[in-house]
Amino acid sequence: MTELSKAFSVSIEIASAQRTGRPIVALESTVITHGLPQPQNLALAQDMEAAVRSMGALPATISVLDGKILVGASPDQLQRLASTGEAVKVSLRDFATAINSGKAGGTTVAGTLFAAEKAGIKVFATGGIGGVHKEYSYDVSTDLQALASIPMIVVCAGAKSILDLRATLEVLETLGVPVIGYGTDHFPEFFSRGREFPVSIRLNTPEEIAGFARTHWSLGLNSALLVCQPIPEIHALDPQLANAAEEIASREAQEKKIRGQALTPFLLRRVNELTDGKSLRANLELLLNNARLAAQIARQLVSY
Ligand code: PSU
Ligand code: MN
Repeated sequence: MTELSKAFSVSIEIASAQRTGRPIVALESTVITHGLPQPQNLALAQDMEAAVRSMGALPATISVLDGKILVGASPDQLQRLASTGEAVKVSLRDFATAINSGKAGGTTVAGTLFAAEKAGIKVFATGGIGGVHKEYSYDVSTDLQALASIPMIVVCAGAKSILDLRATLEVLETLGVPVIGYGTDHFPEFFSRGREFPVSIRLNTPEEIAGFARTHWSLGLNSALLVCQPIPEIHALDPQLANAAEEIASREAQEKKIRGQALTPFLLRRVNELTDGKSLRANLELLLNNARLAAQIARQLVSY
C-alpha cells in the first residue's frame, strides 16, 4: 500500500486487519445517503456490515465525514451518514468538494473504488452499478471509467433497466472490464435474474473468481472484475412490474428535466415509490446477498 494522503482516515479495525492480512470487503455509501429512504438506509448499512462479518471478513464502509475520507465507519458515523439530509454524492470529481465543505459524502461505486484501492482493499460489494442512461446517451456514469482503471473485485446484481443495459455492456467491453456471471450466463438486471444480455464469462464459485482475478492482474491488466450475482429467485420482482415502474420514472425525469448527478437518485426513489416498497425489499435482499459473496471471495483471495 502506498502512503495515504492525510485526507484519509482508516479505522483502527481496518488498519489492524490490513497488518494481519485478514479479509476485508469495502462497502459504498451513496446507497445510504442517496439510494435508499430513511430509516431503511441505516438498517441496511448495519445489516451489510453484519453480513460481511457473518462470512468471516471485515466490512469497510467508505464515506466522507468531517473533511476526511473514511475507510471503515463506526456505528455513530454510519448513523450520521444515514440521517444527514444534505450529503454530497461523491463520485471521482466530488472528493475535494465534500472534503473542503466539511459536509457528509456518500461515495458512489466510482468513489468507493478509488478510496478502497488507495487503502489496499481488493473486494467491494454493492447493489447495482451506474451505466449509460436511456434518456441521454452522453450520460455515462463515472463508475464505468473507474471500473476500467481500478483493480478490484466488484460484486453487484448487474444494473437496473433504468439504464440502457445494452449500451452499458458495450462500454464495459470497450473498456476491457471482465463481466463475470456468478452461476449465470446472463447479465443480471437487478430486480430479476436477467436473460437478455450475455456476460463475458460464467464462474460458479468464489475460488474460481479469486483464480480469475489472480490471472487477470498477474498479466498487468489493471481493470476491475465485475462479478454479477443474480438476485435470489424468491426475492426477485416480476420483470414486467419493475420495467413498467422504471419506464414511468424515466419519463417523469425527462419531463422534469432531471439530469446529471440528480438523475440516478430520482429514478431510484421513484421506482421504490411506484412499486409500493416491493422493489425496496428486493433491493435490500440483493445487497445482503452480494455482501456475503464478497466476503467469501475476500477470504479466498487472502488464502492464496
Ligand atoms: N444503482 C442502484 N442503486 C444505487 C446506485 C446505482 O441501483 O444506489 C448508486 C451507486 O452508488 C452508483 C451511483 O455508483 O448510484 C451511480 O450514479 P451516477 O449514475 O450519477 O454515476
Ligand atoms: Mn450520470
